[in-house]
Amino acid sequence: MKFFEFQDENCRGRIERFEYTGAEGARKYALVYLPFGYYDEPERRYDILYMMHGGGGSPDAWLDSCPFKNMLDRSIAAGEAKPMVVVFPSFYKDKSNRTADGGIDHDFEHKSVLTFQRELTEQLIPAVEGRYRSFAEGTDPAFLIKARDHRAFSGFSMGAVNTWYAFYLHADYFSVVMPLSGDCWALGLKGGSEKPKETALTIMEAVRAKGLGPDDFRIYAATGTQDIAYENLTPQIEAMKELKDFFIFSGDCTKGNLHYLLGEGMIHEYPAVCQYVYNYLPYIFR
Ligand code: FER
Repeated sequence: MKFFEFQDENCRGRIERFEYTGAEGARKYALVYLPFGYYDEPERRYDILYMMHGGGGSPDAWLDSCPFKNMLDRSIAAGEAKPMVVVFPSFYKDKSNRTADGGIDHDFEHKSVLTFQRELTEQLIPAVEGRYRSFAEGTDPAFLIKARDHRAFSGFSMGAVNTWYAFYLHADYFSVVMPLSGDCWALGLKGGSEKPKETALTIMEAVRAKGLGPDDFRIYAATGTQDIAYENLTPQIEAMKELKDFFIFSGDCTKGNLHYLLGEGMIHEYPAVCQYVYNYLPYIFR
């Protein structure tokens, strides 16, 4: 694994605030990263990565908590990653739900995730891709689905829970998912560790039901060996590996459709998962 360190870059992308109407009429915003030169090439279309924050976070969390923007700028300027648009939404309707003692109500979180998953395809993607130049030629579902090879979803912790849902529910919209330090809750909270085999089968069947096969998606999962999510995610990935006809595991990011990067000694925090994104970014769009 390579490690990214901040280094100044003149070819900077820019961040815009994008307001939209979410599920249940909620007034919401996402931050949108536009790569260097976006407004200089008015015809050019861009791959688009949706990047979700973790529990208690906001659209600002990724950008405030680690050198994520500089990592994007540098990866693109160096020609390692393709220029892309990155959208930072929130799965909360308005604010997060830290309890008075700073804890997190996981049932509330799960409900918020499920509401957001409807918003994702019904409101967020049409709004964003109607405004910014993605590969979608229109905002009706058929156009959005047609552009799935140019769209990815990723997230950290509760954002990874969202990422697994985006794959499980909307694999027709996303060809690539990058879940970072979090398991799949399709079968309930912590389903990835408590029901790994059932979770793996459930994901496979949902994706197959969309008419998609092993050549139609890629999963770039990651966590740290000291991350609190390690024990939740690892059994799920191991169970997925067993379904060999569908999930093709490889240590080579250019082969197979299932990858699992482990950061030695790394913990549950944005600076750690930022490093995993840095390592995967050259591979997510082809
Ligand atoms: C995980 C999935 C989600 C996990 C943690 C979360 C520790 C979320 C935690 C939080 O937001 O409090 O696998 O592992």
